Amino acid sequence: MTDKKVVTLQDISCMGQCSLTVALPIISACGVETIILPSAVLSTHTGGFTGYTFRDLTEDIPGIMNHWKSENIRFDCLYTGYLGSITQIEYVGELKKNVVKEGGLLIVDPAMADNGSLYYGFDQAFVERMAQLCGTADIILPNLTEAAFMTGSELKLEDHSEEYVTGLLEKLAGLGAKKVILKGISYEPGKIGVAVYDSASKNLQYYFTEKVNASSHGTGDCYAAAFTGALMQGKDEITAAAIAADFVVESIKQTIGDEHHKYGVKFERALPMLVKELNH
Ligand code: PXL
Repeated sequence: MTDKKVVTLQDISCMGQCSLTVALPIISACGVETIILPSAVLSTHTGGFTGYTFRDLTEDIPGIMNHWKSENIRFDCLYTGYLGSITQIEYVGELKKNVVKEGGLLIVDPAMADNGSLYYGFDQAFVERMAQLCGTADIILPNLTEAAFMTGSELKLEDHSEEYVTGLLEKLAGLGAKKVILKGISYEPGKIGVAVYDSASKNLQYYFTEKVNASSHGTGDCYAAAFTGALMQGKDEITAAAIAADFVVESIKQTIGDEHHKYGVKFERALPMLVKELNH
């Protein structure tokens, strides 16, 4: 067990199994204290629902931060997910400075796009600002779509070559991030994986799992949360990346066959496996 504390900035989508409603239980299950900073409150997430409510909490962020600062509260890691506005991206640097311990980590999941499209409400200006934020991070967790958008690269979701992936990794490292965890890589049918790249040493490692064919909203958030929890529990990047990948595959498998459950994955059923792998 660790006494590490992670603060995570992302929205509360009340219903929909994404962002804070998955980050809090998953990181907590990893045995890591999880402090939440909600960026917005939505009735549901924006992928596949219509007519959802959206309360922007941008204005609340400085007050929360300043209160923590005045109480001398500091965290080991700031992990950001879905952010609702460019102003929120700008607050991340302030948060890092004011409420993260010296030597603490900034983990950025640029949760803004998937499968070749930006999520509803985001535009090129947001992508460019997110790329700058990624440049200041210790670890970034883009999927292929986010990686291509942030580096102005061609997007090849399938049939990509190793050269394509290493090219993307170098461009992502060129933004300034120290380590890149690139998700959604596939070099052979039926297998999908992540690349773990160290910008300074250019060391590249992969972890592949079976590719489960199922629509899977919120899996990026589950992945980033499990990765962060495992890392804070003392695992190295490639081990944390592998544990998170196995967890997401199991969550997707647990959801298959339920026609009424398309909005997210049943990650709750995979939590025992996550805890077991962590203690292995
Ligand atoms: O899963 C990423 C995510 C998080 N939060 C909100 C979203 C999405 C993806 O669509 O809409 C509000």
